[in-house]
Amino acid sequence: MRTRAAVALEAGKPLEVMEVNLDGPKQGEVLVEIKATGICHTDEFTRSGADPEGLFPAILGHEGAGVVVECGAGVTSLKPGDHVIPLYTPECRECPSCLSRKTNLCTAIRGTQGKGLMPDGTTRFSMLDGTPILHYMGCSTFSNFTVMPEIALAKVRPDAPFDKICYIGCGVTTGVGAVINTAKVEVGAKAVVFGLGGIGLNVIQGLKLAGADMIIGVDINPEREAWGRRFGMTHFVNPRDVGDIVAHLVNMTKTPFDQIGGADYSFDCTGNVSVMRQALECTHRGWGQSIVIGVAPSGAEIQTRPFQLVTGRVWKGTAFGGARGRTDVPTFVDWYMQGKIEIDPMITHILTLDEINKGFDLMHSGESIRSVVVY
Ligand code: NAD
Ligand code: AHE
Ligand code: ZN
Repeated sequence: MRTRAAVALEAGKPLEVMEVNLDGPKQGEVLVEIKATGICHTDEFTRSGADPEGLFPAILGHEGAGVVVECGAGVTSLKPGDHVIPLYTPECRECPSCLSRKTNLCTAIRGTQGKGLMPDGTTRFSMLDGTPILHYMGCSTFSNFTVMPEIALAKVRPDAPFDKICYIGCGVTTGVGAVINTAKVEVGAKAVVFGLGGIGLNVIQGLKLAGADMIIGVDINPEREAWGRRFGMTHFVNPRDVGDIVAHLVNMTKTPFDQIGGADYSFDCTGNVSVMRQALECTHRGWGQSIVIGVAPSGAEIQTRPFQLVTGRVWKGTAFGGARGRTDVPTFVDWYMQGKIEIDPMITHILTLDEINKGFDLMHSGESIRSVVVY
């Protein structure tokens, strides 16, 4: 079939909206009509050329929601008409990682996914002249129709709106999941969130859900203060207004009883490795945990004095908020439908596919929290 898609032809160039060929689903694959897709900073990370795994030409996008159109041979868990959320972290329930119960990082198809290919090593997308186009994070939601492995689709309730639940395909689950699955934040905790964008605000709403007492947001964009407070942030710091940000944050968390100070938990939602260091070092001696969520450009490395770890601080990372997609994503959708988590106010811009490059401009200017493309 033919479908409309926004194609990343070269690193650093705007996406080009065009008709492309899409082959039907093979064994274990499913054809999905994407109804809506968010634009995450990770799409920009790859589009810009900063992603060491970035390949071109490719159809980016990994934060979508849609409907099953056709199932390939051997597909048993889905049928046409089912509502689904694509999973860039699949859940095969059979690989050593899934069976370990220690991680959500299913390894069944990571090798081919990272090369922009379906599990059989081929691509379903091509230009009208036959030039192959690569998949992205196994999803390619910047295409109106896409083909996905069955193990990379979460079946969700049919009454949930696509233009909102697409955000559960990355940002919401990543932010809320980092708090509840990765950090396992307890009631009364003190936390610092660096970067109050589409991920950081979801960390804040996760912290509120978990019952944290002190939620400090840090952002260089002063307009993010109101956004953070809207979702439960109790304090805001613009690093440009203070001298030593680490000392400042440690001071803020001191109490008459505890003059050591430091956050119980911190979260990097910027992808900036200097910020990651600050996030680790503002946590409490003896038990502070810092969770890296941001993805950093090719060649960037994190640094700290080993003494920070010797004295009990823990550096952790999280992908997709530690969520097991097929199991946990339907629950996130239920939480949204029950009003337990908010999505609507964070979706600041609705765009058509033709307007997709505007979504990246809005991200850069700091005007948007999430732009969503509706097909
Ligand atoms: P975003 O652009 O919406 O938000 C980034 C925020 O960080 C902005 O508010 C910006 O002002 C702020 N910021 C930038 N530099 C800063 C600094 N030096 N100090 C403080 N604040 C600063 O991006 P997003 O969609 O929220 O994504 C955030 C990061 O998370 C990106 O690196 C993205 O690639 C990554 N991400 C990771 C996962 C995962 O599974 N680990 C999932 C989704 C996104
Ligand atoms: N390709 C990058 C890594 C990017 C990365 O870490 N991606 C996250 C999801 S970001 C979603 O917005 C992830 O899931 N990582 C686990 C994995 O297996 O990719 C690089 O640096 O090479
Ligand atoms: Zn993302």
